[in-house]
Amino acid sequence: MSYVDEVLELVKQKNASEPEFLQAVTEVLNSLRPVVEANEELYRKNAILERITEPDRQIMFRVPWVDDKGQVQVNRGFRVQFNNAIGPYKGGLRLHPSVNLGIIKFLGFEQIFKNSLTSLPIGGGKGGSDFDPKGKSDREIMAFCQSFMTELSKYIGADVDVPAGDIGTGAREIGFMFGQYKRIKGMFEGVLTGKGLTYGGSLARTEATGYGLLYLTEELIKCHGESMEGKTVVVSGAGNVAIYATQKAQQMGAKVVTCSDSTGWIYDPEGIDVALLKEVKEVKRARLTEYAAARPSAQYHEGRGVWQIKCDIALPCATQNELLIEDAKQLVANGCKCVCEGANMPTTIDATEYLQANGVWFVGGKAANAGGVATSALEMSQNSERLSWSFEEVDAKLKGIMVNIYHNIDDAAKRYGMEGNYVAGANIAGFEKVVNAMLAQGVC
Ligand code: NDP
Ligand code: 2IT
Repeated sequence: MSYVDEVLELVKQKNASEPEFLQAVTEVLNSLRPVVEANEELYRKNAILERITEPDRQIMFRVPWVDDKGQVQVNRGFRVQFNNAIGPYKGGLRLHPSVNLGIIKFLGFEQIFKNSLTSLPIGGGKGGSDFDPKGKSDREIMAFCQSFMTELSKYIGADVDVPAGDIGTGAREIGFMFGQYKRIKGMFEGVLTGKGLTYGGSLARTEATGYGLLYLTEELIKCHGESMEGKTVVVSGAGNVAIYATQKAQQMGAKVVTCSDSTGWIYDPEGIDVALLKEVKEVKRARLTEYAAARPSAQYHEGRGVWQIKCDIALPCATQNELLIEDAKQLVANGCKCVCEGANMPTTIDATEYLQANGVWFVGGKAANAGGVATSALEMSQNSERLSWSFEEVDAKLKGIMVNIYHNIDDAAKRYGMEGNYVAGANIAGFEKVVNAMLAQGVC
């Protein structure tokens, strides 16, 4: 049995109840086969694949908090510190009822390769809780965040592990968590990113994941002789990534005609009104029905369905496994040329393979959504030097990083005879740097 197959078997045995983690590991290890085969003896002797698929540590804890009725509620908190070969653990905190250890492990595992691709010194980690922020008052959100950070603060630090936002965690939650960390530790340090601009946050971090996704997409299609001007784009999600992806796509001259949330989706043939979407989602924290009610050109549909809309480019920006094989078939049948993932692992493995086999330019989340964490690393740099850079400076660095990522993954795929396979290219380019660091640092 090949080394990759042996380790895949082992990972399946050890993590049988974690389907998302197994999905993420299977995708990565399968695409690393040529690199592993070229270095089999060295990697096997050093147990590189066993080590890279086993987190440094996984922390689980109780999060008790009091709701507005005086009732004590209990959630489960997680932080998985996966790999710090190239820098302090770095990755977001997801607050969603679906969160469990396997979800956090898949996200932490992907973060190793994504963070490596940014070219910045950050290791891989992820955390979160099964807490559901929907419908909670600001006081309840604060109570949860303070309790969560009371425990998490024991394990993180500006040079140790630096969490940030993800689904359900935005500026409000980061603010409450930062306040509690400062209070417990008695020090002001850049322990979280995505902070408010008045207390160490970076300009352009809010926009970074969505903008970065479009900078990479633009470079990809430019290298195939096309431009964003006049393209029809289908976006899923209506959160941080989806909103700023839509905004940047429109600035580039494309028309974005959809968005979605966990209950329904919008088709707006005149193009999504970003100001209205921001008002509904960022200010009112309301459902998309409110968008439809305020916009005559918009059609609201219950359930899922954005991928049936004809488009040139599809950008999944909501959550994992939201683009399935039947969606991939529909996209191809409708002439879609390009899929770039704003979310983490939104496309299933069979859907990815179908898109690739049908000539769709497909870039996975580890490369395409790396702009968020890259800008978090820029926030860390600014905190370390106690300076703030202008929006233009951060945005220009972000663009440079995303263009660079595209060329690195393209080159890596070509080096191993897989031209156009950007999934393999991203996994290989991300892996090579981490492995070199692991080998240099000995058995640890
Ligand atoms: P938000 O919480 O801001 O928005 C998430 C959006 O996706 C919401 O519209 C939400 O709908 C929808 N959604 C979430 N879960 C589900 C679900 N189970 N089924 C259907 N729809 C769902 O999160 P972000 O925009 O920050 O994150 C979106 C994706 O991007 C995630 O995969 C995240 O891991 C990834 N990502 C985020 C980065 C960041 O910087 N924020 C960086 C890189 C990747 P509803 O409003 O109904 O909850
Ligand atoms: O998935 C991700 O890369 C994020 N949620 C952002 C992580 C970060 O540390 O900014």
